[in-house]
Amino acid sequence: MSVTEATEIKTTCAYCGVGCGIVAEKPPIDAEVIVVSGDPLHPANLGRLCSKGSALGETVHHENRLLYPMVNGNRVTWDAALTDVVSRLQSTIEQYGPQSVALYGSGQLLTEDYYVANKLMKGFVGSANIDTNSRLCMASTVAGHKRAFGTDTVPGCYEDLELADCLVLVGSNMAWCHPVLYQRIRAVKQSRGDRMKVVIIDPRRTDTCDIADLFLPIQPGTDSVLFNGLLIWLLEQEKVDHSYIIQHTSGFDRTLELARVTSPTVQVVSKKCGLEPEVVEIFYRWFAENDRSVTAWSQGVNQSSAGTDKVNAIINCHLATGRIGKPGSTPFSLTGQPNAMGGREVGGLANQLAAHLEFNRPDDVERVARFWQAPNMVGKPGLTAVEMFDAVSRGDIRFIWIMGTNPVVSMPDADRVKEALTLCPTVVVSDCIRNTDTADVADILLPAAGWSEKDGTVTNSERRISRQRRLRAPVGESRYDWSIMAEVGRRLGYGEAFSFQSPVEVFREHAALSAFENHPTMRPRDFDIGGLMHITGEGYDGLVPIQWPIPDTTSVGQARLFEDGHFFTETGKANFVPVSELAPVNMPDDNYPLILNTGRVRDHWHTMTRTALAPRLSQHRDEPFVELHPDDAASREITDQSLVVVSSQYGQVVVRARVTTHQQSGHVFVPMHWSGQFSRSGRVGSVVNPVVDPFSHQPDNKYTPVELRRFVAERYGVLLSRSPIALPETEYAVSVKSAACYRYELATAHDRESGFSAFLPELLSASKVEYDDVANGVKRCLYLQDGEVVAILFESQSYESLIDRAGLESAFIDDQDMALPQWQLLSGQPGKGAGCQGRQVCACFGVGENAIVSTIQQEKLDSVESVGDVLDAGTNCGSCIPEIRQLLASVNG
Ligand SMILES: Nc1nc2c(c(=O)[nH]1)N[C@H]1C(S)=C(S)[C@@H](COP(=O)(O)OP(=O)(O)OC[C@H]3O[C@@H](n4cnc5c(=O)[nH]c(N)nc54)[C@H](O)[C@@H]3O)O[C@H]1N2
Ligand SMILES: Nc1nc2c(c(=O)[nH]1)N[C@H]1C(S)=C(S)[C@@H](COP(=O)(O)OP(=O)(O)OC[C@H]3O[C@@H](n4cnc5c(=O)[nH]c(N)nc54)[C@H](O)[C@@H]3O)O[C@H]1N2
Ligand code: SF4
Ligand SMILES: [Mo]
Repeated sequence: MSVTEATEIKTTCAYCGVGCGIVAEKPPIDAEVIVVSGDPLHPANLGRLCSKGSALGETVHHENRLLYPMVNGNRVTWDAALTDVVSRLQSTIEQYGPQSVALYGSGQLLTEDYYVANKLMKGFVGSANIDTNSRLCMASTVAGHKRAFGTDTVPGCYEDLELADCLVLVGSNMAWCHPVLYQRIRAVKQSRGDRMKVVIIDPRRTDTCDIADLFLPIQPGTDSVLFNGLLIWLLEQEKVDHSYIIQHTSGFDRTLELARVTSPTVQVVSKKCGLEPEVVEIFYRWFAENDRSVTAWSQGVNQSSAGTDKVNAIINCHLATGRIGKPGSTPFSLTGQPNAMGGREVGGLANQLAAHLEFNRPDDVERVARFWQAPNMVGKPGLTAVEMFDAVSRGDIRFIWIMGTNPVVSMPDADRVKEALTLCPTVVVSDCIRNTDTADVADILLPAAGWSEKDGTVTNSERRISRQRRLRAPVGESRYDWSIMAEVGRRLGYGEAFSFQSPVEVFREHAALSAFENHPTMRPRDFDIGGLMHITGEGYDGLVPIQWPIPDTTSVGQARLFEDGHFFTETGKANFVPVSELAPVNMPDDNYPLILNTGRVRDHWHTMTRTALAPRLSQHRDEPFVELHPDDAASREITDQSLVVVSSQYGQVVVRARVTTHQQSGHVFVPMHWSGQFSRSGRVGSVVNPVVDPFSHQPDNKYTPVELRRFVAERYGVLLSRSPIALPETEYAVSVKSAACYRYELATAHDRESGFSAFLPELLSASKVEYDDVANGVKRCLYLQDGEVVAILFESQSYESLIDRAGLESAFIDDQDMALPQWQLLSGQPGKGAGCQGRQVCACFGVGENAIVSTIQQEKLDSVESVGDVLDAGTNCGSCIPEIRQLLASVNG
């Protein structure tokens, strides 16, 4: 290595919209692990990383990587794969027209990938059927922003959440989903104490409530009623800013009128929202009294059949008080994916054009066409996600290219999506992972370079553009998404428009389009990064994180917008949007009396294609589950840890019960993460109703009527295997990667004589040592190859009699001291150092519940800090602090 070559490279985390900066050690191409740490100079995280970010370097090994192109299951050359893509695309268009083709993308693509995708589809293929998983994520906020501001603009920045005297979090489990931002707020809250009020609005008590001064366990879907009530309260308490309203807004009176209908009094609001009037009043008072108030929201607002209205009901309260884009005073949407914002900038959604230009302005269509020199410019919006897969299902879309997303898992009514794709004549999937539920139904697989191999930009929740930098060359034959699409563009005959040779060339064009005819006298837009349109390769390589707008080369970025009360509507004024009360489309009934809410867990990312590769991210929640209230459990004879069938009119899952009072009676929660790759029956998308918001077309993932019943298992099993095996075809099967082996949790309703071994073809050639422990009702079997234990299977009619799994795992640790004699394994006694830690709490240091509880007891600990001093738990990313606090409370009373 030459002395000038960098050994450390700065890049950006691949996961959430916080957009944390990372310092990575430059790895060799075949590195199994990359050493990462938080970038102390990145403004988003100032050196912090959460459990997922700090484990990123453990997910870059080649296990399950898609290394070369494949057609119909066979390896092919890139040339053959692209020839096939292009000829199928062309023949589909020739026969059925451009509306018969679609591209379904992702907020995890880089801006450069996204820009090329949008240009290819809307300007050259001639179809606006390009939508993305951001439809499932941010569409309601986009629609709400546009209705209010005329543009899709996030007015504030992260610092505002720290500066707020009243911080309201609506439908956001920030402690788990935006953990580094949450830690920033926790630190401020700790030092400011009561001077900072934190209000959490969520139907379930999440770990985010750890810093709450006030918790509003709202009835799902009723947020608009609550915020309409706040608007009335503000007026009655003379807290509205009349001069701001007159000078900078329109539509106040009509909005107020409707708010009076839905939310005339605190009593009415409380009743509709299922809240105590006193609690509602405290919230209203705190918001009214504090000029510095921030309302931040996420999927509890967006993923709703009333999502867009919820967004506007919130913004209405900020407009009425003039609290927009001011320090510590703003509405703030938390974006989910690392580049959710970048996707919106390039116009990645079917109803956007590009660079915040709009279909509903004919000039804009012409403007983009002229800029791109586009021969087939589309003039009107295409199909949105749910409509798109419906069109696939009907046979109207016959060619679909899916890139950077896994719709067979993440779409609502997901079995129907799977069926539609199975029937679709051409499904192209670009992914870095070989086996995903969507890749399984693809005709053509294109290997994409992944995080650590790609170069480009992402934009985080506070409009900050950061570089993702290449740490090493793409593995196998994988290629960059933008370059794959550019090659397709060239092969379609558009050589000049797709002549890009590097991401900076794409970025320059994107920046130029943002500035194109963008000035006060022509077509002013908020999104303007024209200052970067001539950026050199070196400048791009060295680009430091910067917040748009960046209109000229001297711009240093801008933390806030709209501070001057000027908006991007025709009149320059913001719009109040009258918000009515939209009833849920599907209501609970006798058959499906419970409401299913779905969302995220702390350590997994979406469909687990990457986080499941890291053992330490797979322990905190190791199986798909349903959280339910003790009353709902008792009335159905469901106990904690039992298996439960959750069903709706669309489909069903079988998951493990977690009985908890954090869940309200009548509501249940199932995480979205488990796919067919890691569980036989945990893919909750098949249960979720395909109901969408009427304005944004965003699906409601938080409200599906369901019923629960106990899954009656005749036999349970736990299998530990040194190598991964195919997921056994039993009614319940879940795989969990551990540090030393792969664990499979099994259950079946049939008590076959052969037990589970019949489902384990991989182990047929191994020799077996068995022991039938009749006294304890457990059968134990060791599978041996060359005298070495390759797998252990325990089975029993009762789940409780299967012993601690952590103890058994030590059998696979290549350490003489830890190795257990075979008799001990067969006797079912936990080994040395085993049993031991219990369920994982701290992912960063691998500390389990039993260890924490016994240390609290033995050392008489009474604070989170003292637990950290002794065990390190909670001292790195801090995500487990709420759980440590709960353990302290349960031990110390
Ligand atoms: N660990 C982890 N972090 C992630 C992700 C991940 O997969 N894993 N994904 C990222 C992405 S893409 C996204 S979009 C974000 C999502 O981040 P969040 O939106 O914070 O996460 P969710 O769990 O989807 O839902 C948030 C909360 O909304 C609540 N909710 C449900 N219905 C209602 C309602 O009617 N009103 C209100 N007020 N609340 C309601 C739910 O109970 C839940 O606690 O997370 C990002 N960060
Ligand atoms: N029930 C329920 N469903 C939901 C939600 C919910 O709360 N509940 N949330 C919704 C939301 S907010 C979101 S954002 C979606 C997320 O849902 P998805 O987007 O379907 O989930 P991911 O697992 O993130 O899928 C990303 C895919 O891209 C691949 N990938 C990673 N990097 C690259 C790359 O550089 N190039 C390419 N080509 N591929 C890459 C990954 O391996 C993975 O297969 O789920 C939605 N679905
Ligand atoms: S909070 Fe965690 S997941 Fe999100 S960007 Fe930062 S390190 Fe990555
Ligand atoms: Mo998302």
